[in-house]
Amino acid sequence: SGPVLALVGATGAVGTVMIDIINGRESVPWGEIRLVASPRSAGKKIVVRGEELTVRALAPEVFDGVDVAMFDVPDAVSAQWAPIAAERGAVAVDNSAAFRMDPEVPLVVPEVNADEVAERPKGIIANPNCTTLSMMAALGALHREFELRELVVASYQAASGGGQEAIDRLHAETAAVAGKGVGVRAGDVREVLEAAGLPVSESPFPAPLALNVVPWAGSLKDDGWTSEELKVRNESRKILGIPDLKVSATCVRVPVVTTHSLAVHATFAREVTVARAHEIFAAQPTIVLVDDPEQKRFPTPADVVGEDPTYVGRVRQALDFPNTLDFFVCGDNLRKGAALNTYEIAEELATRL
Ligand code: 11C
Repeated sequence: SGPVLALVGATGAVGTVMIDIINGRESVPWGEIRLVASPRSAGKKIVVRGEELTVRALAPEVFDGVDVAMFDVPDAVSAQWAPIAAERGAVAVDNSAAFRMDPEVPLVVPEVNADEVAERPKGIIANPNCTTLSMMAALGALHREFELRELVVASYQAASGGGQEAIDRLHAETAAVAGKGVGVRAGDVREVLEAAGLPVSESPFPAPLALNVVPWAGSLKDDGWTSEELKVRNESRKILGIPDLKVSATCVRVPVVTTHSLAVHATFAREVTVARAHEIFAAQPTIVLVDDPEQKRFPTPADVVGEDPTYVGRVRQALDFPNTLDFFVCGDNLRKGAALNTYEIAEELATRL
């Protein structure tokens, strides 16, 4: 026996990582795990912790008897189905953007605000956007000590934030430009992609991503901001519990398959030092500090992909801004940024059922 866990979206990019995470756990608290997906994927067999499970089609009855239902599906699917799961008695832990800013839905990063899982009037708990999440363990730890006031960030986001289509596109573009000697004249990358049958008009990205950086993620919102930049601002405020936190974000896509990075400029109420920040990061079990400028050691997405912790490095005291630290973080956007944090919330709930 033990509580029943459902995974909705079991066959998607994040769902697949979720199953890896569940399989990799030393032990799990669940008496039963149910895999759920769209009718298209129903019937598929997937091995979870040594047992072959058949994927069930999403329907109200699949939530009967379920204690915790994790959703790794598009916003519209969550918006429709998370309340149905909750009605049937499950706590829905949702990784979409559908409920994150609902004041009756806690937005949880266990290292920062685990206790908020207890107060869930709608029976729904939201998991943050992967870009916000990648810096939350680090910022939460610093905030507890120094009291965060202002945050200026630039993101370096991996293609996989855009799902499988975006991963495939980056691989195809990379193959198309390889060995062509391009990137030396304005427009030559576009020309090579066009000649390879990969016009930008058919890409999930609004510009070439190979040999490039693209200052755009998400959709256009008011005054030129993107949805992704507003998520970083609004979700950071809610998770950290600082409703008036000053935040300015610029979100940029880079030719990395998986693992988001952020350059963070954080201003605090109290005096900061690099030495104390190092101690704080080193004491946080879900952070790995890699910060040795002499040896040029710092985190990079190529070294962090597939890892659970958030990696932090390049920690500096800003020369011209009082009480301010600059640092660089990398976090696997499919693990801590999505599946792992959702699963950690589910585990947190299991201890309280
Ligand atoms: C990206 N962060 O990298 C996005 C993907 O709100 O959960 C996740 C979107 C979200 O494109």
